[in-house]
Amino acid sequence: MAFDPHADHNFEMMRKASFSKLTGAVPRDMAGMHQKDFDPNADAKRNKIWQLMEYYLGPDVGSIQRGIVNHVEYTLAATRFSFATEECYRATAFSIRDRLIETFNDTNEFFTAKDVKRCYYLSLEFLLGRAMQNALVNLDIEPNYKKALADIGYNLEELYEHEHDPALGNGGLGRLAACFLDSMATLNYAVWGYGIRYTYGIFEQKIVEGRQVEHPDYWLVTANPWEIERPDVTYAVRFYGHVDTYKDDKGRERHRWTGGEIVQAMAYDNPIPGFDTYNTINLRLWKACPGKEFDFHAFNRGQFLDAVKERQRAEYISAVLYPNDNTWEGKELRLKQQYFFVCATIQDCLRRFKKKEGRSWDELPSKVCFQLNDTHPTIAIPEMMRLLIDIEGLDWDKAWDLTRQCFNYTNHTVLPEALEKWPAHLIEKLLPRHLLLINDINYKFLCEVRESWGDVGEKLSKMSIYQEGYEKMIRMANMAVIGSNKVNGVAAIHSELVKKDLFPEFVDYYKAKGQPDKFVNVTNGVTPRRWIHCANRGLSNLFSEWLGSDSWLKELTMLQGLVNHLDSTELQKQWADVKKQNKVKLTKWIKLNCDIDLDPENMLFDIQVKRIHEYKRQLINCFYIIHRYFKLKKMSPGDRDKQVKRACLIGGKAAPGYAVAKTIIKLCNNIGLVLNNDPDTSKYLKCVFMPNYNVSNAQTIIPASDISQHISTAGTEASGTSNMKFVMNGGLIVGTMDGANVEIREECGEDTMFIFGALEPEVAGIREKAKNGNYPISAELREVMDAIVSGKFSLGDGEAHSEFVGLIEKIRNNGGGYNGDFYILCHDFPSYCKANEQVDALYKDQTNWIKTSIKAAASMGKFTTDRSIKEYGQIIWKLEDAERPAPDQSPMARVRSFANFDPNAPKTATGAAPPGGAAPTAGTATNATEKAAA
Ligand code: NBG
Repeated sequence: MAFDPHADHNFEMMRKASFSKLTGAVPRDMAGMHQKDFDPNADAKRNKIWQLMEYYLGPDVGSIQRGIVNHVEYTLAATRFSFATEECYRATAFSIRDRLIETFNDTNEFFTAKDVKRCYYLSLEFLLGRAMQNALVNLDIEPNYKKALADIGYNLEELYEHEHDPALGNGGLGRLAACFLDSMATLNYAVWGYGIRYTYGIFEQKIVEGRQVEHPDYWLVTANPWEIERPDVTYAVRFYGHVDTYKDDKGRERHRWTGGEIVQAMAYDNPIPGFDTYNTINLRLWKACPGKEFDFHAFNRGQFLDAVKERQRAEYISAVLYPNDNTWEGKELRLKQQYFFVCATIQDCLRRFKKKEGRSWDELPSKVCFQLNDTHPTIAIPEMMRLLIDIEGLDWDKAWDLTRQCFNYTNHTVLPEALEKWPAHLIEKLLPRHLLLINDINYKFLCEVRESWGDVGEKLSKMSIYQEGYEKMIRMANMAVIGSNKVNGVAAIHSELVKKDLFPEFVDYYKAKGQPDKFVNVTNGVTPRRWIHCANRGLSNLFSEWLGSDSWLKELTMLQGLVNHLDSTELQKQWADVKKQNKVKLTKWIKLNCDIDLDPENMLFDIQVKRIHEYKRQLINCFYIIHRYFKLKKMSPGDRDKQVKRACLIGGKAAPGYAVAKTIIKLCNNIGLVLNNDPDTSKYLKCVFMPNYNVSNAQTIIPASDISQHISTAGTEASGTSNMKFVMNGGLIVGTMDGANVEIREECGEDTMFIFGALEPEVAGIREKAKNGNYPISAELREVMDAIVSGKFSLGDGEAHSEFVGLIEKIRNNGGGYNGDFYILCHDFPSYCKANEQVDALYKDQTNWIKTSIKAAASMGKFTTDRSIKEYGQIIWKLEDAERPAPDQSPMARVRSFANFDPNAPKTATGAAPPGGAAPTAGTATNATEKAAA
């Protein structure tokens, strides 16, 4: 069969046997499943249930249609008079969920039967984005769904647009967790994510008169067809109350935490299918429900309405995601969220560990580990101690030894405003038992340090969990380090800063204690399945065509093969075409959402999309746009015509309480109004603020970039992950030597990036000079600032004007010991302008531009989360590959006379059929289908 990247059969050709390849229903592998029910002596009627579940849903068009229509009729109860595209989306989603449930249950049974080590990824945020396309791609069934729907009058791509983005995260940290899940499943690791099922995700951003207006994101409004509600999986979580001590029957002193309030955590499972594997893992999210105890009492006293209030109080805990990115907010409710999800999670994981009879606690570290996604879930460390000591009856030292081996901590920022510290009195009030445990942990740890180092006062106070002062604070990062086996940063430069600036005393201490590798680096990545294959199908097809297969989706370093064809004019043409189509698509989106016309044929698309934050320096971008505008204004029309036309596109949410960030959004919108309406220049330069940046919008925005801006002050952006997405999609970076930019440059070559600005080691010195008043501002920047202060961009809005003046004056005001320009915009501005001039120069040479773009994208192999997760798996979690055998080849399958199963075929050591087994034949498959129908 010839290779045709646009034909469905290629993917069948290229990938190993998968569900869609099998022409009929396939028996499910029942690794250890419900063994009791297979007991020949068991009730024959019970056995019948499992027999009826014996086959997977068929992947053929007919089975797909039957599945969808069943849900139309029986789940949605829709009639022909109440059936619209929305209903079709939901029925389709339910039909896909059916398939996910099959693989999810069987994967989990397989993990249990093999008794593999499990890892749990604890995160307060998972920014999943839409599920439908991703699920179809990973289940390898997208083409058949497309056909099945077309055949009943629906367009699959249109259905995708009906899905409300699940947006349970703020930005990079939450999105990283989502990309990680995709890779964990794909790499066949037995990992589950755990978090909170917020009723309201990150707010929806609307722009009204140039300002951000927040709208609640009630994403569950049409119910969520992807999740599985588990009313049977609940755990009690206590808050407040008090701690009693008592002597147990062995005379040991024990603690009992009683009283206070109890809420229930109820599980919702979200199956996460791997790509090119039969494994499907789980994201378990907890919803807060009222604890039965207080409901009951109030009810009995006849206080019915009070009981309802209590219900609301409980549900409040999981109601809303805190909308801060990289900034910590010390609210009691936030601490409640943290403890709520961690308490339910650890109970759930220990229950799973204990399910196997006769286990010794010594086995725990070889069977269970936890990854703390930033310090947010760090209260899990004392919680684990509480469960092991108070509930399981282990002694302190044993419990601590196990805990320290099981936990690992990822640091995602060095910004001081993001480092969590909780007042000790708040912990004492909310979690009295945990405060005692934290005291013990800290005391014993400091004793250990003293034993090794003697009384090193200042060092000890830096290593202590407590920060002394007027208000005693608990430093969650110190607790995470002390309670963890490994600590990692998220890019090479960041991991060095974590060691150098955040935890130098710990690094020395653990080195001396024989743990020099406690601090490690794992550079972030992104999943190419979502960020290339789903977001940019044109480019995905191009890659597969030029590389001869779609294996690059699992082995991203294969993209390097494209470099061999760099000089091919055919490749260059295709590359430019794909980019053009993506720019046209974004142009339509912008017309629809912002009512601004762009010229995708002739304009360079310059994009900066990320949370609005001073350290990310959207403001220096605004300054440059104004500077460019002034330059154009001063030119003759003839000279203007020689310039590269640019569309500057900015997007991102500001935390609702972050006034400066909101002013920057307003400024950006006002710049747009001035520029876009100036008849002299608007053809050459446009500025657009794109509202409501989120995952699904990112999938349209990122593939359309010619350049993207990643311009944080060196040393402030831990990694960044959109930088990776942009380059993979053929956009070049204008950036500083910060975060993962540094490694992208290493991989792709400095000629593929427009680097500018101070280096990290220089920043402190520059700030110091600025403080001393030794801080020049270039004439170009002064012109820009003067214009803003003069009201040029205020458009008669007095309030906006005073905010803009405030922004500028703060930055200008340096000297006399004060440094208003903490993020050194003034210092970096001249080199930023130069970098932008280099962009124009290269863009004028289109052939070279395209070659640079291809070379950069082809060099991005390192930045797949498959690589990141392999590193976590090997270095931190020590996990084995737990790939579920193909269902038609599994020796554990319940029925053996089905599609192409050859009982005489030699088995490999693990019992799976040897690689390269026969392809399924229609005849036997039909046989299997008949059996299923019987
Ligand atoms: C963010 C960093 C990003 C990084 C992501 C994922 C927090 C606390 N940190 O640079 O700012 O890419 O984490 O690691 O949100």
